[in-house]
Amino acid sequence: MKAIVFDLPSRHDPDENNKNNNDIITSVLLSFIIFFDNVSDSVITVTLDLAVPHQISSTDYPENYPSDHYQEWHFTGPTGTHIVLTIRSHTTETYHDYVNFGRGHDSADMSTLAKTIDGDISDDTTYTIDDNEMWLYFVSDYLEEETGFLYDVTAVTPSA
Ligand SMILES: [Ca+2]
Repeated sequence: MKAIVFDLPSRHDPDENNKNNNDIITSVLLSFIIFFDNVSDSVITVTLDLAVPHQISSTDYPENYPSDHYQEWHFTGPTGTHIVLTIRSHTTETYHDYVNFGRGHDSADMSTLAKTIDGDISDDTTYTIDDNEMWLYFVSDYLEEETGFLYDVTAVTPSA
């Protein structure tokens, strides 16, 4: 997530404070607008080619991910393919920081949730979504960060 900087006018000159009040209000409002813009624009869309792994990772991987972080991805493979998620590395705080993923592009629809991933996973675990669309998001809470995750996402021909 981008750092949210509240860029308020300088308070160095006390005489300037009164006439800067309107500027301060405008600045705060603009900062909130920018904040909500970032939230609504935060989904990363990825178009997958057949059998070509696309690698994703948590922010700053292999350094620790940020606290209070949210990132969502929407994957689309060619029509008729399925999507395979391969865990190359995953270390997140158990329960509090986790990845959810599922079929389609509506992460708010929990009926599409395939799996929640948290804690330490060291082997190349794979999950298959029986659809050519997959949503995935990572969320962290306000304290205790870890190195995060590295995944391969691949569109495959469905096995018979
Ligand atoms: Ca945490």
